[in-house]
Amino acid sequence: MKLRYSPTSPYVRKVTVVAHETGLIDRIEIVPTNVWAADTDIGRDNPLGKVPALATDGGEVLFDSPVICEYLDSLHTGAKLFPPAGGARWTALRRQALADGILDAGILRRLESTRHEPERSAAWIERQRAAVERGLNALEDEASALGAGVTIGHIAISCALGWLEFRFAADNWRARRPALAAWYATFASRPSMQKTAPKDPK
Ligand SMILES: N[C@@H](CCC(=O)N[C@@H](CS)C(=O)NCC(=O)O)C(=O)O
Repeated sequence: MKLRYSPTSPYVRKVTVVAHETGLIDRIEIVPTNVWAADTDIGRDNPLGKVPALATDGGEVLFDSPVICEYLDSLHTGAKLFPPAGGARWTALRRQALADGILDAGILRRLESTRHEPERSAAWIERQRAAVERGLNALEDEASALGAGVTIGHIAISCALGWLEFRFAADNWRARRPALAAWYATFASRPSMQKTAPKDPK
């Protein structure tokens, strides 16, 4: 398998954490990809122009990150990261959607912030910032229910929190969210998280 990869993308990180947790990482060839480069060829693999995209051994290219993660989870026989059915599945998928949505808003905020006046919209930036804040508050409310489990929901939340720390350190999401901070401290110490910490390419 080949993974179109960026070291700063939290969605790519979600995929690589899943690959580590499922023991599949050694079956994946990493293909560094800068989707913002003028000459990027990412559109040949993913018409949406985004990473991650995973080329399977059968030659199909999968995207986006929830699809890739569920595909990887189907390839191993260990404990499943996507609960197969019932309430546990919906909870894990909802948590993944919440975490990915926090990232979507955070990335829109960041991209808008890099635009120059008069194109930059303060109202749009504030809308996205508020969505991230509400998402984090919702996670704080359910932090005590996260427990010691490892599902796609836990992985997605942890990758979102790590990215916020990476890109918006000054916002200090931990302030006023002690339960979430405590849960994250434990989850982020997992080898899969340690090995995939975001870093700006040199
Ligand atoms: N929903 C997608 C989001 C992927 C995404 O937005 N990736 C960013 C990098 S963090 C990207 O490639 N952006 C390029 C673009 O939006 O043109 C997923 O979960 O994979």
